[in-house]
Amino acid sequence: MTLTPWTLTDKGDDDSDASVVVATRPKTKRPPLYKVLLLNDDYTPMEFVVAVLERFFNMNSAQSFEIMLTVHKKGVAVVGVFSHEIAETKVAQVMDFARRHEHPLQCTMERE
Ligand code: TYC
Repeated sequence: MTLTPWTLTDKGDDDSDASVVVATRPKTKRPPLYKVLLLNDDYTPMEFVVAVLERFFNMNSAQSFEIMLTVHKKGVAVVGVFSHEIAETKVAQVMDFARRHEHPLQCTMERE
């Protein structure tokens, strides 16, 4: 639930004293959020995926092991939900880290 920030607006743009004050609702669109997804593959070591989740998604070892297993079994899992800019940064960090370690791990983002 979100509270709507109503605004009082003075309508009647003539010079007369008879003005009417009405409540208007300004548009308050929140920016879209993006899911960051980790994809399974047959080659990236499980320990490496756990390390990625701890390093870039601030998970503890139990959480990261659980999410890693979900990806391993189901093929994909959401590892976080962020603004567009943060999601892009996370994807780039994971992809760069995987590439530097020569693992084929894939990370993508999609609009929620
Ligand atoms: N399937 C990999 C293996 O058996 C482990 C793995 C888990 C790889 C999650 C990627 O996102 C991934 N070594």
